[in-house]
Amino acid sequence: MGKDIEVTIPDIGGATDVEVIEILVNEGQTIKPDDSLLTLESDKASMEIPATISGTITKLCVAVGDKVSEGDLILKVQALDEKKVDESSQPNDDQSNQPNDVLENNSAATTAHKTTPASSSTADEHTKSLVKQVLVPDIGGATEVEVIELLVAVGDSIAKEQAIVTLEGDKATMDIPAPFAGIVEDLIVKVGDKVAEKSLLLTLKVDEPANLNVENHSLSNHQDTDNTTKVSQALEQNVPSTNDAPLSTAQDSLENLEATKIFAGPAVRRMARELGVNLSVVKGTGRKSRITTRDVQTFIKQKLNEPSQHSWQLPEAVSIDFSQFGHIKTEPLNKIKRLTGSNLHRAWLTVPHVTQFDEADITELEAFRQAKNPKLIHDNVKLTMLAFVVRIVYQALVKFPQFNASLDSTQENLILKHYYNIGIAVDTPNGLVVPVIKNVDTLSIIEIARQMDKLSQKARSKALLPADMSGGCFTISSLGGIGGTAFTPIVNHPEVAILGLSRAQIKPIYQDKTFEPKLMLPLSLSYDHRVIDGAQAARFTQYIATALTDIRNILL
Ligand code: CAO
Repeated sequence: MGKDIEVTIPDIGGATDVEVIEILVNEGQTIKPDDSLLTLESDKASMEIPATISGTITKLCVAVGDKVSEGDLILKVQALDEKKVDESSQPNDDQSNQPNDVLENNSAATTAHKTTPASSSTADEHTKSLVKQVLVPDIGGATEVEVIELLVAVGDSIAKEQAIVTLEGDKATMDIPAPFAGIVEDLIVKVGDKVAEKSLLLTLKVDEPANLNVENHSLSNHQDTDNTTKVSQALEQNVPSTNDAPLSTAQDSLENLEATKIFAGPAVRRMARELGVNLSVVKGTGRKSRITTRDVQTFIKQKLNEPSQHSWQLPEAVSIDFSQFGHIKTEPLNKIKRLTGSNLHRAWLTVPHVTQFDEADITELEAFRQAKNPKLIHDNVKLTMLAFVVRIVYQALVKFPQFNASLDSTQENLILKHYYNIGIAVDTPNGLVVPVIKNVDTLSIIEIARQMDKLSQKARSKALLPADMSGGCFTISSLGGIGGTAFTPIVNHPEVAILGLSRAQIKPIYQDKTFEPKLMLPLSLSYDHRVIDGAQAARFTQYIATALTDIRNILL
């Protein structure tokens, strides 16, 4: 490891005690030449100090609020490239000139405006025209800078030295002050325009101070002129004898200007532009309410967390006093009901649901089950129809992988799962819970039946652990033991489908030109239509119905 290189404030045009308003790097960060290190702010300009070497910052030696001058230590860097290090200890002319130019030129420009306002005006002071042009002053030879903010509007009455536009170059932003007072007659540039020295920014109709100058000029040449003459001279010169803009308008305009004035460095402005943030609504926490990058980040976070204002937002729940209609008793919802309710609500609002209905002929399967169960009594196992359905659903998930999937949080990718965990909705006195039978692919139908029995007992005795209810891929909700012909279960989001079973009934099914009594099991498959098409849902349900009809399919 080489020794640390000290990075200092370069030539900033002789300015001293310039304030550090933002640190743009952190200790441990790797930097390269031209990366912005910090932002300085003088009276008239903010500028970023660029790095001149590559390396890793080992120590930051300044803090926000510090006052710095040329040669002050900014930070220490463990150099990456020895050659660059040598160059960096003597910053090259181009780089060291950058901040220098900005400060020098900006202050020079300001001085020029102060001492010779006409230098940025094409209007001839001795002519009678009141419309003056305001040009971009000397901006240090920069050939193209961008107009990033207009600080005045047509009709605004502005004071001399008041900032009229903000320009942004590669490394600095600067407010261009008005060279004289007046009323903005025409704005020639708009935000985004590229300008250079002497580009026309706006035209100003001279305001009261200028009028007074003209009047004073007249007076000095005509000492004996009375008021009437003064007025007529003023009229001759198209100078209004009274101030056009009422005081209140001028004040309003100043207030508006204060409100629209945005204090932010180039990096912050760039970031805001890239992210589409309107800086005028961001609260600045820096000195003099300056907006920092952190303020922009905080603003974005707040916006993301704000409740949606979309028109489909749910209206607030109504509050009705039901006791006005009769006796009532209020019972708080238990924890399970509150949790389940919020999950179901989220799923209902998030998932575009469609339910596909079908029927499975389970006549033979039911006969098989009835015959098998007495033999299983000794093993303490009872086969229910549900155990067969779980096994068949696993086979269907293998055949139709998009049903064993979830959308990721961006909703742009489908996560396909290569494990098979099936949740079973269990009705308990405390509410609905969904324990999960893990790795169904490794279990026989009898083992599935055992697991189901164990989990539903655990559920009803409130003994389920969070691990028993997590990791599901697909859910089955069976109301067959209770009754009903069909229902529309809610997808257990982020799963993409749920199969509902209703009570099997013997129905006359037309087959081989006769009606045969068949035990038909109603299937209700609800699915997330963002992931699954109707045709896929119909095929999936058909596959289950067919497999249940011919039990040999289960054993394959
Ligand atoms: N058609 C006809 N009879 C059925 C049947 C069906 N689809 N499903 C079950 N039965 C019968 C069973 O065979 C059993 O009868 P026998 O005792 O004569 O064999 C009886 O109904 C009771 O079964 P069960 O409900 O105890 O067992 P199961 O394996 O079918 O279901 C479980 C287990 C835990 C899913 C169930 O008890 C349960 O809690 N169901 C409710 C689920 C629920 O609330 N879903 C709604 C969620 S909201 O979407």
